Amino acid sequence: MSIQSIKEGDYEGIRGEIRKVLKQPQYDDGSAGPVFVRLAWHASGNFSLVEHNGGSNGAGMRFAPESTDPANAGLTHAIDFLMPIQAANPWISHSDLWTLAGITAIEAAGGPRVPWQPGRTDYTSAAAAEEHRGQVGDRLPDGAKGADHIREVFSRMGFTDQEIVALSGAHALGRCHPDRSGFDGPWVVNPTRFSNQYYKLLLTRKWVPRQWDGPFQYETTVAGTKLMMLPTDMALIEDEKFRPWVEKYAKDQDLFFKDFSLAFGKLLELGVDRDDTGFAKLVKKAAEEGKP
Ligand code: CCH
Repeated sequence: MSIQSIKEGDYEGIRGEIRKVLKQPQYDDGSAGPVFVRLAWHASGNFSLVEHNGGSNGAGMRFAPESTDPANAGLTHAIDFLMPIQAANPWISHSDLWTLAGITAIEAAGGPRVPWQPGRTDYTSAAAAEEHRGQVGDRLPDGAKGADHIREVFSRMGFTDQEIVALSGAHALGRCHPDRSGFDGPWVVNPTRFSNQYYKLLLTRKWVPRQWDGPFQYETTVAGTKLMMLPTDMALIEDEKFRPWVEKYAKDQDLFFKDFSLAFGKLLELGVDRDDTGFAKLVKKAAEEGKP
């Protein structure tokens, strides 16, 4: 696996380089895909529609205090896996590379192709990143909380209930790590395959509180494998507005893929003030109308 220098502007070529680093036999379930998806989401998920700051520009997680925020624990693995690609291709911004890695990972795991455009810019100094961080603060969701919290966090970014449920389906990938979030375990049996299993399991399994010294979480056992749900995951079936979407996505994987693709593409566009095209236009319009 040798990383190549790709011609400037050839993002398909960069996707090929990202696919080369997805397989990581020594790491987790053998794939860097899940942690790439989480990196892309955390890079984008501190956007505020009303304050119009935060979002996927900047790649602020290269610098403290964003890099040392406990909410981002473990994402250095993703940044490190991508570093050789950036080193061989200094023309691509870190923020474009991180978001492109997230969507390349989804597709390589059998998921949909997510709309994506380049053009994000990076902070050029630690001081600039720190100043920005000071403006936005801690905005990522807390897995120990409930439906009101998730709705508040995601409506700040401009997402509807339906989009919140669609985005949450990304928990079909990866796992919780006790040394990162404190929670433990994967949500599904095959956590490197993108699918609607997360919704199916939410609805069909009996989830019970795990008896352990760690933070409160739910568990069930499927074919000898212990699976988990966060309180925020369970909120999707407890809340009467979220639940119908869980039911729809559990029944119809194509619908989930379509809705996930649009919502994730929108997430990665947040804060990218390019011109009046695509998702950026929708986000600007909503901001002008003063409502999420
Ligand atoms: Fe998530 N997520 N997430 N998540 N997440 C965690 C791991 C992943 C929440 C909490 C956690 C989204 C929304 C939420 C992924 C994608 C998305 C972990 C474990 C926690 C806790 C971290 C650890 O210990 O390593 C909460 C709360 C919310 C919303 O309320 C959204 C949206 C996305 C993407 C669209 C992925 C993928 C992982 C697995 C990462 C890995 O390293 O395996």
